[in-house]
Amino acid sequence: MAYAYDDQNIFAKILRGEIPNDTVLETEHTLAFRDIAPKAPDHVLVIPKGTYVTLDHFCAEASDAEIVDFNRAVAQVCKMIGAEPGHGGEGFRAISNAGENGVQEVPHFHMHILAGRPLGPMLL
Ligand code: D5M
Repeated sequence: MAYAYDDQNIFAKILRGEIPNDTVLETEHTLAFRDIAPKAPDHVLVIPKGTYVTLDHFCAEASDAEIVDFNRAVAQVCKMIGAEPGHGGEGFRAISNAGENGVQEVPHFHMHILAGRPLGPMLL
């Protein structure tokens, strides 16, 4: 089944500059900005600029350049917020919700980066 992208979703509007965002990092293919309802002292969303719905859609259809750029942006954000465990940071959690069971609210692929407090065990 093909992935149907809704170009009226809120992140599409952010990418088109129609609504503001608190940008942390912008690269050729990727944008990172602070979550409007943070669940931790640092809560950043990393999104590709391309129109992908979920992680699996992104990996199936994005170019290698987009995928590398995205992953490097995730790592760069972790560095910018001082959360890298290998460099004195106290760690982070990266989560991507997908589809109905994943309780994805915004249908544009995004990675949540949470840091700045002990995050506890994953709730399942
Ligand atoms: O999470 C979608 C996330 O997107 C949720 O944590 C709120 C956040 N959100 C929604 N609107 C905005 C705006 N305008 N700016 C920043 N963050 C926003 P999901 O994984 O889809 O459930």
